[in-house]
Amino acid sequence: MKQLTLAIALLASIGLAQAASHEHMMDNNMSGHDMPSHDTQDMHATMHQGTGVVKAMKHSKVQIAHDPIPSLSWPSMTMWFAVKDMPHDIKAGDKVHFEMMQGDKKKWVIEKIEKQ
Ligand SMILES: [Cu+2]
Repeated sequence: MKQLTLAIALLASIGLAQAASHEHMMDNNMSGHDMPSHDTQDMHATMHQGTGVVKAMKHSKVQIAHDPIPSLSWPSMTMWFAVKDMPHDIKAGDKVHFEMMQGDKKKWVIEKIEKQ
């Protein structure tokens, strides 16, 4: 029963998130994904997978036009991420696969990124 409730909540939030996707666009702010606070604890420790296209890079940050991320109910959007270890072969225009988790101050940090 709990599973079913979760599934319904997830579907509902995907619909809402997609409706709001353009309000969600951001350039430099990496904390744009405001999650309900009761979810935050779980997500701190959880790794999430994503794919997308690199738009820009600056120091240890990367801007990715990412595809929807179902595990977070995120729609596709363009946003900046901090990157722990930036591989040297990644450049703007690359299709990438990445794994991220939420670090200090709710910032999303890419732990692993590789060309697809
Ligand atoms: Cu995003």
